[in-house]
Amino acid sequence: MGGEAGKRAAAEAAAALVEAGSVIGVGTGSTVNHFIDALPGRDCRGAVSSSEASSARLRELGIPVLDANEVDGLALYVDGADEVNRHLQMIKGGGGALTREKIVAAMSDRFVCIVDAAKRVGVLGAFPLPVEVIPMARSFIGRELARLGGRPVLREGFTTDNGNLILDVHGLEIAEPIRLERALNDLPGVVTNGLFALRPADLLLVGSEGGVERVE
Ligand code: ABF
Repeated sequence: MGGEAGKRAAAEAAAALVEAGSVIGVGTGSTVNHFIDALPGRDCRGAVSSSEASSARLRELGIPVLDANEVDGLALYVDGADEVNRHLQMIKGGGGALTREKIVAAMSDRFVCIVDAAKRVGVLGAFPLPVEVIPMARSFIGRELARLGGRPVLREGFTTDNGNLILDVHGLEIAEPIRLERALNDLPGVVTNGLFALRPADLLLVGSEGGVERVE
């Protein structure tokens, strides 16, 4: 089952977890788009979205998009990832939505990550780590990221939904994801980094040739 078919299989397995009448958190990316497309049959009450792109797709399908400030919490958050290790720690943010993704994930009791098999890695870092930064801090953070052993590259021509910039950090081999996530969180000017290790996924659904594998 190729990448897209695997993504669709994982997404549809996640849609089966959506309870009627519930409000869910919805991530961003092509795998999540398959999840959104499977929502109309699930009778959810609405969704808190992690990006303008996901919000637009939800509205097109008649799914109410709710303000995160209007809900106390979410039972379920479904999102993709760029890389995921055996501890269900992730690199996210390839789609540029990492800040709102991390917020909605933190609001949720259960984070279900949906991927095709190609996203599974032994050590995080082959995928350049996205770091969202306040524009005036771009160069300072770039120097700090280089000191941490990375090679930061500005994502040209891209502004996040929050009006910030993204540095994609190449060349990292992240043996201690929690340690690095904390170090990046402590840098003044970093809004969000794409390591989801302090709060990993609770369930991983991996779509591949053999169907969908559940990893918890
Ligand atoms: C999103 O899922 C982003 O964090 C990540 O970049 C994306 C993975 O993209 P795709 O599902 O299109 O492979 O949550």
